[in-house]
Amino acid sequence: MKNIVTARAHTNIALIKYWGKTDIALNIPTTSSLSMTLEPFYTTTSVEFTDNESDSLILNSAMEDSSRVSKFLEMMRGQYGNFPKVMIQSENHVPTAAGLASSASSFAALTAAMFGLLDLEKDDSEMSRIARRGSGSASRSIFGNFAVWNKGENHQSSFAESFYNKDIGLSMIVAEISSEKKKMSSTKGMQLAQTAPTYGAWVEKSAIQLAEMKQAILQADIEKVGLIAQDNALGMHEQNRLCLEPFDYFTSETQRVVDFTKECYKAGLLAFVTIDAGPNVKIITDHATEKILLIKLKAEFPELTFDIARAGGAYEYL
Ligand code: 2P0
Repeated sequence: MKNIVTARAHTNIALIKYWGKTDIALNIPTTSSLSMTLEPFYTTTSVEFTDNESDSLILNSAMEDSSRVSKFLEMMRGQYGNFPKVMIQSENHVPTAAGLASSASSFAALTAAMFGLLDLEKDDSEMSRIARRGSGSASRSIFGNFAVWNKGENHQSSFAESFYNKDIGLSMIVAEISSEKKKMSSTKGMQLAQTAPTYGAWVEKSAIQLAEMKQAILQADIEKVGLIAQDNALGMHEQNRLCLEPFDYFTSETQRVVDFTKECYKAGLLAFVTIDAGPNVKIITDHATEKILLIKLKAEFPELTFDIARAGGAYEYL
């Protein structure tokens, strides 16, 4: 066994969202989902065995609460046999402070690093299953470019796979909107959303949209990709507003960026939104339009920070 193993995984943004579970403990989703892995945002994680009495986590050079990763490592001990305590050092290159999720890249990088440390076979499906146990969306971050997480119905059948490895010219502009609002965790948010009377209809529509999305990607039809992704994401946020204890990740600034993006599309630009469990907006466009759109966005929202992201690669060892 190696002494120390370092792996990197990129975060991903879903074009067809995961928003609900049929099994909370195993992270089995109510819908299959499809994402693009982003090149500029990633987590680098090193793992090594230690004589310490507990697993530990150093995140961005600071000691962190290790309970969530320790639970994850206990799950791995259950799957693969007992192993010593682990010291984890992780660097997040994801603007987490602005609410861009990092659990996807974090658990994908940790999974890859642990597979290296334990000398397990580097089977993508198995790595995806294990990453899923840490955080559902991490199942997709094992892969580069586009990944589909087929929902499955139990641990064995629920994992992601690479969908399409060519660059179709899709770009995302991430608008970082900081929020004073208390954040609702994804796990809790999904649970509430599932109580919306329209939730079943959203799930049914999602299956149709996934099929359409796959076709649009294969045809490199960015307009179709954007229109479907936008409808799917706005539908997800509707469930949050319609559930038994309504909540909303949108701030007024989120809504302004959404409205402005829709205006840009009406004016003839390729511009669509997708939004996750926070106030940030990811604007879907293409490589040819990204700079023009960025100039317009910066002029309209001088107070915001924008990052352009293109498709990134699969996990790798460093
Ligand atoms: C997604 N999100 O498909 C959806 C869309 C946020 C909105 O997956 O409970 O951190 O750890 O499995 O993966 C974020 O949820 O949730 C997420 P858990 P996760 O990307």
